[in-house]
Amino acid sequence: MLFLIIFTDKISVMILGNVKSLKKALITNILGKDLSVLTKRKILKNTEIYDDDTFEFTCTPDLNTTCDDIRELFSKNPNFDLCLLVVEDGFSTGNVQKQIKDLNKKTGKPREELTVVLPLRYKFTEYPFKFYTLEQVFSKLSKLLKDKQLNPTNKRKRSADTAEPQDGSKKKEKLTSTKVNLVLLGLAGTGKSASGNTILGKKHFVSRPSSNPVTTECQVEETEINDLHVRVIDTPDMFDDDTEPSVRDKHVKRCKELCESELCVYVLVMHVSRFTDGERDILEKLENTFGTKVKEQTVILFTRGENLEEAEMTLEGFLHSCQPGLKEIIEKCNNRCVLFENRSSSSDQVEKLMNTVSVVLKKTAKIQ
Ligand SMILES: Nc1nc2c(ncn2[C@@H]2O[C@H](COP(=O)(O)OP(=O)(O)O)[C@@H](O)[C@H]2O)c(=O)[nH]1
Ligand SMILES: [Mg+2]
Repeated sequence: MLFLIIFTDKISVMILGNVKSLKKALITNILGKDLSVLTKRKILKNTEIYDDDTFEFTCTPDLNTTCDDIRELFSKNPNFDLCLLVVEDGFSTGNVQKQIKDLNKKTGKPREELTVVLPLRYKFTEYPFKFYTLEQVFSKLSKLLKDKQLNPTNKRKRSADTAEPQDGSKKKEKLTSTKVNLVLLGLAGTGKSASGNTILGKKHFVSRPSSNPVTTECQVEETEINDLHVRVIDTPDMFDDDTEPSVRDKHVKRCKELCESELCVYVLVMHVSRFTDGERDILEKLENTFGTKVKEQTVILFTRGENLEEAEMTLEGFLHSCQPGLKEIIEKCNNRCVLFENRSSSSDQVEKLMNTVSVVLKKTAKIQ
C-alpha cells in the first residue's frame, strides 16, 4: 500500500467571518501585499486558499450561508495553526459569542481555539471570548514563524516609520478599520475645501478665490473609499493669529464634536509654492489644540501640484530643496507628504493619500 504523506511547513491560518471583504482585508493586512500577487485556489464549494511561501490562508465561506465547507475543512484538517474570526466594526458581543458557539457545535473546534480579531480602532478591553488585536495577530504569527523556523516572505518591516511611503506610492492596502475622520487644517486659501472636494469626488465644500476666508464654519461630508468610511471635516483657518480666541475656541469645539469618537488623521493643507510666517509654528498650534500626539497622526497635503509640474519638479525634489522651517515640519510628521492638484479629477492622488492615511491608522492603533 502506498501512503502519500503531504507535509506542509507553511503556517496555516483559517479565516472565518461573515463579511468576505473583511476576511480578505485581514490577509492583505497581515502580509502587507495585495491579494492579487498571491496564489489563489478554490476548493470545496466556496472556499478560497491564498498562499505564498510562508503562509496558507483558508478563506472560508461567510458563516451565515448554509454552505457546509467549514465543517468539511475542519474534519479534513483540524489542526490549523490559527483560526481567526473576523468581526465587523460595531459588532455585538452576543452575536459574536453565538457565532463561536455555532462554530464549536458544527466543527467540534474548542471555543478557546477560535480567536476573534478586533477591528482596527478597538482597544484592549475585556470580552467574553478569546480575541487578538491586529498587533497581537502579527506577534502570534511571528512566534509561529520562529517556532517553525520559517523566514517571513513578507519583508515589510512592521516598524511603522520605515514602512511609510514617502510619496504615498506604496501598494494599496486595505484596512480592517471601517471609519476615519480626515480633518482638513491649515491657513485660509491653501486649498482645504478644494482638497476636501477632491477626496469626496464631489463639490460639497465651497471653494473659491477670495481675500476673505470663504469657509467660516466646520463642516463634515462623508464618503466610502476602499471599504473605509471616510468623514471629511473641512475647517475655517483656526490658527490665524488675528482670530478672536473665543471664535477660535468655538471652531475647535465644533471640530472636535464633528470628529465623534472615530479615529482622526489630521491633514495639514499647504500651498506648494508658498510657505508663510503663519505656518512656521503651525505644528505647535496643532499640538496645543489637538494634543501632543497630533504629529503622529498628521499628513501634509500640498496643493497646486501643477506648479511643480510646470517647474518640472517632483515632490521628492521639492521636499529636498524646501526651506528649513518647512523641512522641520515635514520631518516632524515623519515625511508623510502627498501632492494634490485640485483642478484634476485623477483618483490617483486620493489613493496615495489614503495609503498614507492607512499607515497612520496602523500606527495610531498602536499608540492608543
Ligand atoms: N490651481 C489650483 N488651485 C487650487 C488648488 N487647490 C485650491 N485651489 C484654489 O485656491 C483657492 C482657495 O481654495 P479653497 O479650497 O477655498 O481654500 P481654503 O480656504 O483652504 O478652503 C480656490 O480658488 C481654489 O480653486 C490646486 O490644487 N490647484
Ligand atoms: Mg475653505
